[in-house]
Amino acid sequence: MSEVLEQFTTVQSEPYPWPFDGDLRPENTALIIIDMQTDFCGEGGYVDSMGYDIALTRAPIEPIKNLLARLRELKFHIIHTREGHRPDLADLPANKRWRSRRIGAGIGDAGPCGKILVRGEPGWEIIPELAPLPGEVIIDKPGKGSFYATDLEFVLHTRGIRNIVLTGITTDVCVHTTMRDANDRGFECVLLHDCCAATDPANHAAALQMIKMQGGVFGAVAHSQDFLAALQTVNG
Ligand code: C5J
Repeated sequence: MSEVLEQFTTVQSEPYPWPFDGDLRPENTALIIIDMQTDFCGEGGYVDSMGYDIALTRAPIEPIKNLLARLRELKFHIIHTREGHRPDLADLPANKRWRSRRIGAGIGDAGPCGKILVRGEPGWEIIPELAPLPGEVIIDKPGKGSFYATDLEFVLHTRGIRNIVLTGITTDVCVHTTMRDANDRGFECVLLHDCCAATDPANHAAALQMIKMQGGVFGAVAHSQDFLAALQTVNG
């Protein structure tokens, strides 16, 4: 299938056309969809229980859905992540639990969607609209970044993945941490800004600015339509 995409050049993005060397192929590129779980964008989940407006964190669902459908067709690598803790909470730091209780959404405590951010509970599941298909990689992570205490880096290297397309929630927390960590490991990253959201729009905007500074200190930022348009050019 890569012959279809061999003539790929770059995606219109800021502050530079992505990827830096124009080597964009399904074989070397992964779409990572971060934490599109009920706890982060569903009614009664963690973010809802903290009192944030889940309309914000639900906004990327449709753009991600469109992107996912096309990238599945083109056989890009698809990776989903889920933030969550072991049912015995052995991997839940005391300060993380304390802070979440302070804001009324205690991790590990019972909530409308089961125990908050606990693996296997309804709230921890990826939302049905973006449910992984068999064969797609799922990374379970106890923290914000997708590399910490997971085998993501090993999976990426084993599959020969060099480019990472970042989507999901929240822009300023789990998506940003993952992008920074990926960039430090030498991966070429682009964040699709309409496919991400934060609990505070100002934080979303600031997070995008932080990526674009210093010539693209963590990579680049693009709109998913521009990403898809780049794929269309090649496929005619
Ligand atoms: C947070 C995340 N915000 N997925 N997690 O706690 O960004």
